[in-house]
Amino acid sequence: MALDPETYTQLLETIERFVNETLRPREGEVAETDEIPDDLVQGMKDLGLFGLSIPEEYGGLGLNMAEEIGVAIALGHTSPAMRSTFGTNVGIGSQGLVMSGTDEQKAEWLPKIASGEIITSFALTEPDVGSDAGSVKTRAELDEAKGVYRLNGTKRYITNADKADLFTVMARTGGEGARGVTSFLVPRDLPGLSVAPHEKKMGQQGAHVCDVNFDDVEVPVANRLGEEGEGFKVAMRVLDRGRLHIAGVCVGAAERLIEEMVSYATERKQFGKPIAEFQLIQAMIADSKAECMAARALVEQTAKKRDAGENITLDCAAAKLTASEMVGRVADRAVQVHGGAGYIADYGIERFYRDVRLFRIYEGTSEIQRTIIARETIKAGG
Ligand code: COS
Repeated sequence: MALDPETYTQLLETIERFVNETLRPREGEVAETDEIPDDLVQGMKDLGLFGLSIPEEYGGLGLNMAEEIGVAIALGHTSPAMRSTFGTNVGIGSQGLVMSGTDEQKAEWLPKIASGEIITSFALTEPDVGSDAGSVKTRAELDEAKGVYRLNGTKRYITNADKADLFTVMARTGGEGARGVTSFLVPRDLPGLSVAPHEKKMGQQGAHVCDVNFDDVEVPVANRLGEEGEGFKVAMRVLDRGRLHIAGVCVGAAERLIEEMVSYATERKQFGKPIAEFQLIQAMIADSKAECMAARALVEQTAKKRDAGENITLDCAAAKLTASEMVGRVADRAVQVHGGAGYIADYGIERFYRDVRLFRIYEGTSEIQRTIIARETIKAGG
């Protein structure tokens, strides 16, 4: 469901103002403290950011994909950790429930997810299971007499786990392979669930990832998401959408970096004139601009296709691959245009350079995106 154009334009302008006036001035503080301050989280809640993609009947803004992409691009203009605060609620932490939840499950959880009252996480990756997501080892054994599944295993690199109240967990109920995997909604407070301290990362300070351990956690049968054996498909559908959202964030980050490059290049003088007048600098700006525009077009087109109900598995992989690789190149050029200043923390460019590196890895590496693109292309005959 789309918003009426005027309401959407107003929403987008309000979010852009929030990004420029409230979030951008606090980027250094967030990076230094490795936390998002409470007043910023409250500001995000007030704007409805936690519920962007949740249907209006459950208290969300109910944006369609094209609208959500507009917001993702706007949020890409600030540190990725800011978006991560509500990123799991909007994407991988809620969409399994939106797509495959029962009416009871939706009514119980979605309003609290949309308001930001609870934080959600998506628990797929494990110590021995990354790209080969169909081989998860975490087990869920049905105890029919008690009406519960008993979960045992460890999940790794789980975004927002230390703040999460609800996990979507992919666990094995059947035999080997993708068809033996089932999804569960697992509340944080169930006995036996523990979250390890967050990891030290290369970038995106303020966004945390942790191990999550399940030691005989009894999950009510009513918390199963979809049927037994459907969990992998739930995860893949959620990831298709998530990859497109991330591609939007990459486009926003590239736009921000191009703005920073231009601003520095027009102010910085060498050999008696602004470095923006040198063609070697212009080439870096031009390549960045053209590549960013191309990625934006692909991301926007893919969002429209999803809103039209088309299969977008290939398109999402192509958008994620294109946009995440593009922003990596743009960030590298941004450091280069800034010269020595690009390497100094105070300018914030080296921080973006580290932050955007993750986009080529999480929600499926560039290698996995290429694998999906090749498979789908070959399946379709070209
Ligand atoms: N949407 C819906 N269904 C999908 C799907 C999608 N995007 N992708 C696969 N499926 C279905 C397949 O159709 C197949 O169904 P059937 O059993 O009915 O035939 C089933 O899921 C298994 O698919 P497939 O055989 O393609 O699984 P693979 O084990 O070969 O894995 C990849 C496919 C590699 C694409 C998958 O494991 C993947 O995306 N890995 C990366 C995981 C990831 O992104 N991790 C990041 C961490 S989570 S933030």
